[in-house]
Amino acid sequence: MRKVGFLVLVFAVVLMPYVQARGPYRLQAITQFNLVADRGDVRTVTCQYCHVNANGGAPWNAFGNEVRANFKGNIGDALYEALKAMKDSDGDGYADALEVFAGTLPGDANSKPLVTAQFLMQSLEKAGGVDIFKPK
Ligand SMILES: [Ca+2]
Repeated sequence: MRKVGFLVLVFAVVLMPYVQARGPYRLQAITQFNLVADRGDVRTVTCQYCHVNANGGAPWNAFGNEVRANFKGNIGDALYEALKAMKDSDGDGYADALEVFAGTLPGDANSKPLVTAQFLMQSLEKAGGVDIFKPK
C-alpha cells in the first residue's frame, strides 16, 4: 500500500505539472486562433485539437506534429508558423490556416469546412490573410 501511495505521489509531483503545463498551450491556441473560449467548466476546444488523446501528451495528430515541427521555444510562434506553411496536415483538401479560419479541425480529416477551399482563401485574404493568426 505504501508503494501505491508513493506512486501516486510521484505522479502528482512529476507528471501533473507536465500535463497541466500544456493547458496554457490550449488557451494560447484558443486566443490566437479566435476559437470559442471555455464556458465555465466546459472545454470548447479539447487537447485533441493537436493531440490524439483527450488528456494531451504523445502522440500528436497531424496538425499537432506540424506545430511541433515549428516549435522553437514559443508556442504562439509555433502555431503561427504552422499555419503560415499553408500545409494540409490532415490531407482533407483544406490548408490548416483555412480550417482554423473556418472553425474546423486541422488535424482531423473527418472535420472539414462545408465551403470550397477557394472561397475560404478569398475570405481569409479579405480578413487580413494568415497574419490574423499571429501571436497576440
Ligand atoms: Ca480537417
